[in-house]
Amino acid sequence: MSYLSANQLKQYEDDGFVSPINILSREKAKEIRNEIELIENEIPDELEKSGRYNAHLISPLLDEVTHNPKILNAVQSLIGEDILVCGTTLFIKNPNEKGFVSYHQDAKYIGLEPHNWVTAWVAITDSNEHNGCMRMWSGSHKDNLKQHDQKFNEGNLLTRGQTVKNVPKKETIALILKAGQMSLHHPTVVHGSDLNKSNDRRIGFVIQSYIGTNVKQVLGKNSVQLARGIDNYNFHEKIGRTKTIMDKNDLKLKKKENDNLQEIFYKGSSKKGQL
Ligand SMILES: O=C(O)CCC(=O)C(=O)O
Repeated sequence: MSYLSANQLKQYEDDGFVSPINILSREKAKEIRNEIELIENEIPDELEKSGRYNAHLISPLLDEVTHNPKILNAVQSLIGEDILVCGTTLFIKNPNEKGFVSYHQDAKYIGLEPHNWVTAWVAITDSNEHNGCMRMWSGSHKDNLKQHDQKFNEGNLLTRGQTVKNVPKKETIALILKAGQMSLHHPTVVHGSDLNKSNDRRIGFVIQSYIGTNVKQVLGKNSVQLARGIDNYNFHEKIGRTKTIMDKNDLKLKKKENDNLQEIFYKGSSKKGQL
């Protein structure tokens, strides 16, 4: 049985994304925002730069989202019932900052093969055209991986400023989400996002990504959590789930995972050039 409807499955197949999907109440999303902001206040640099990865390892509420059965049901419809979580990212755009995300394909630099995986973008605040929601180049997932320039440009929330050329920006689709809703996107769909022009933060918690147990990390090492089903492949080291916010050992684990991730993201990169 598929948890996504026939229309949603068709949208994913045709467009490379499906959105919006209701997951959390607005109140729950606010509680999660409060937990993120508590961590930011207690340990000021913890969620900055490479620290924005894998916050689910130190935040029980983000862990709960990562293992949310409604999300897993939708993910199962796309990649099957044996599901691993191989990482998460907080994409936060503060007001009056220059944050944007250049148009890119996740599969180009994440090193997860085959492409039996999907990314879930969960809106912790509303996300709309005014505050820089994600925009998708519909159907672009059907082509091969595209050439990306590495721009390392100021404000770009991507590590290397990976950028696909000639994206028809006016034709891209804005994924407008209310706090508590999510979108799912395909590994090869071209997407990006513009500046936050509002006077509040835009916060996306992104499970990047849910992978089938048959998926390998070909650029380095990722540890994973079993989210659902059975792992008959055992390609990745398994890690546990947090129980306490900002636990000392969990903070160390997050740091170790994020150091590994940096190696993957910078693999084969020179400061200039293409990938
Ligand atoms: O949050 C954004 O604006 C972009 C996120 C993104 O690129 C992704 O989730 O793959």
